[in-house]
Amino acid sequence: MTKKHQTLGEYIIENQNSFRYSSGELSKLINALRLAAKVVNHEVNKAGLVDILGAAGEVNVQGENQQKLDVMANNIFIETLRNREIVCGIASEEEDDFITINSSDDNHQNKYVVLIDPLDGSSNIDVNVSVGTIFSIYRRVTPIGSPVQIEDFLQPGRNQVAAGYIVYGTSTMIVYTTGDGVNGFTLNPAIGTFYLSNPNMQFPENGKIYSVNEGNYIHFPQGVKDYIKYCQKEEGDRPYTSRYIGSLVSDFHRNMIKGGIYMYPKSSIAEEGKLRLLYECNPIAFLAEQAGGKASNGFTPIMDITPTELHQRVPFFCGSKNMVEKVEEFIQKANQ
Ligand code: P6P
Repeated sequence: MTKKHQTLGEYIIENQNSFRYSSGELSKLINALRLAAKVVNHEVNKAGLVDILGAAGEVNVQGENQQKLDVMANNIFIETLRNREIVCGIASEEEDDFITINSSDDNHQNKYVVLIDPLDGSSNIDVNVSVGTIFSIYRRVTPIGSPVQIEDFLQPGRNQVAAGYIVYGTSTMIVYTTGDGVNGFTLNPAIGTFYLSNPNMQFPENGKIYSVNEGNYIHFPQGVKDYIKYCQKEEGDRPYTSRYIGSLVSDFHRNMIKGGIYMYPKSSIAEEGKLRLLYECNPIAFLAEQAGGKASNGFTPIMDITPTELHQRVPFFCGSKNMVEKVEEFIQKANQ
């Protein structure tokens, strides 16, 4: 249920009674993410002014130089959730292993785990291009009260209770779903309040934008090369427009509004692609399907993949339904 100009706080309360919010724990969790998003937004917006740019000198589990803002965003989300004892476990792109959050209240054990990419697209920070936070929420599958196990995190995306992203762009937005559609809330920085700006977001079934790093073209599988040439051919509503920001959240957000497809294929230099299944592809796939779009690895819906490890990568094709089905057609034909 959405009302024009509703605040995110009012929306959460109004949807508290839907079956997904029954315990109020998920509402508290979404509220905590909202608070952390405002703190990170403040740091991102002043990044150019304070000497926090540049590598923190450490290398994260991805083998990438950790930007100071990456580290800061990771700490802000983890500490905001830990201090409120809202979840029983957290997995982050910036952490080698998952983190267990023990409840100090023996009479109340938390049942949700959160997986997060605290600042995706961080290589864009130094050049003032938008970046984002991506989050994914599950109910734990091991007994409540017992120590959290890796099984609580290695769940197929179909099990997600909620997922979303914060995009720190020309404006800062929270876009998320709890399985009842996708809603976007825009921050009014003057008063620190998120207002419902994009109710019931829907992917156009067709689109004319394709987003891929064409610099990797020679390394792509033949089916992907064939699809890119299809996009560029003068025929019908083509050639399409190529738009690639290098920030998944921003490319996805634009494509969901205008119609389009985002692709990060496997290649001869990245045999499973680059994007992480658990805290990038699954949450974005949940949003895509809730908005009438599709997300697959070229053969299987992303959310049907059973994870085997925390930081595993998968090839990723996501966006307008007809565009994803077309690239799947080229990929599967080339594999025959
Ligand atoms: P490339 C950012 O590092 C990211 O994970 C996504 O946000 C983005 O779409 C992609 O990687 C960019 O990767 O290899 O094209 O620079």
